[in-house]
Amino acid sequence: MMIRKFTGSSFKDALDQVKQELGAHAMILSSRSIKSGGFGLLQRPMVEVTAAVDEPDTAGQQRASSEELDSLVREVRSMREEMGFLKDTLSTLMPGMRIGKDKKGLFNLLLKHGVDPQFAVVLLERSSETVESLRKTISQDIRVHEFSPAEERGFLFVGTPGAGKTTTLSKVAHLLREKRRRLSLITLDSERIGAIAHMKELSQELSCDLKIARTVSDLPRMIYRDIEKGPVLVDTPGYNYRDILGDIEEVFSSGFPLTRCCVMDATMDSHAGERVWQSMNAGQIDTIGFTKLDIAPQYGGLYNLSLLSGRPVSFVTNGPSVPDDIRIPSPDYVAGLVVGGACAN
Ligand SMILES: Nc1nc2c(ncn2[C@@H]2O[C@H](COP(=O)(O)OP(=O)(O)OP(=O)(O)O)[C@@H](O)[C@H]2O)c(=O)[nH]1
Ligand SMILES: [Mg+2]
Repeated sequence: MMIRKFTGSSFKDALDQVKQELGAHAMILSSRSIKSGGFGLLQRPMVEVTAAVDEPDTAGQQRASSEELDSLVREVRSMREEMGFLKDTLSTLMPGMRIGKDKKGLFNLLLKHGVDPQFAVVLLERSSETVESLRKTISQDIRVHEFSPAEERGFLFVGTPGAGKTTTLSKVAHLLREKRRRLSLITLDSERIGAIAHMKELSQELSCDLKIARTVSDLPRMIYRDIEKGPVLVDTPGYNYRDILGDIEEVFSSGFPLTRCCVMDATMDSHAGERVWQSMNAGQIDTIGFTKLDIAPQYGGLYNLSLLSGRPVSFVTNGPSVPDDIRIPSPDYVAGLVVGGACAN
């Protein structure tokens, strides 16, 4: 701060000097009357004003502006970090952000067909920009159950109510009967008259044995006796599929002799299918059969579930007609469906 004294013939005169010298922002610290010039009566009365003004502090200003700049740089850096974090988070939530422009079309195609977005990103990272390359990549991920009617030991069909267990069993029974002299049927769906009647009709049509098991503990005796003669197919009711799988594991503690096929209704949306799978004990299922492809709106769920379960696909069915509407799929066939192909026998 700069402090100076000004002397004038009047207060106004001194004040004018202050304004002129120090500017309009000067502060008046004090004022007093004084005498100046000559001696005695010759002295003139004067006014002395003490005023002060802030000196311009260039060094201080530079320090301040460099501090401001540092803080600005720090802020920009932290904003950048936050943006990076947001981008990472969003790309997990919105996987499409990881897909380049050249593959956006394929990404949308996979989503349209119900492929899980996370799976779609990984698929596209492994494929080139053509549908054909995508189909090949998908087919590498699909495992199928090697179904050989001449050697098959048999299947137990489990799944949610109405998934298509009995219809699929009937179709598989025809496939097996073409190659094998003896085929045995067992049904655990013993409480519904209609279910038993259906199985009786099938056994008559195929001239094969039918046994009705009241509980899972009846199965070992029935299966071990029949399996010596030929393949065995077991039908189960849908309402208690989890209990049935648990009981089978307990009763057949040294291993179940048939292939346990989880029948999945392909008309379920992907999330529902995944929830059904998660409700099962994965260790108790050997293969997956997909039904109702003819009326399913999309087939991405087949890929999602194959990947999620790690289980091979044994059958796909595409209509209610017995015995025709069934197919033993190849990985290529499933992959073709997933990228938008139509199902056909
Ligand atoms: N459109 C179509 N319908 C099917 C297919 N498979 C089964 N269905 C029909 O789905 C319905 C249920 O089939 P079921 O075989 O009785 O199903 P389920 O799993 O045995 O049923 P529950 O024993 O009651 O649990 C029937 O009307 C079948 O004709 C298929 O691939 N396509
Ligand atoms: Mg049934």
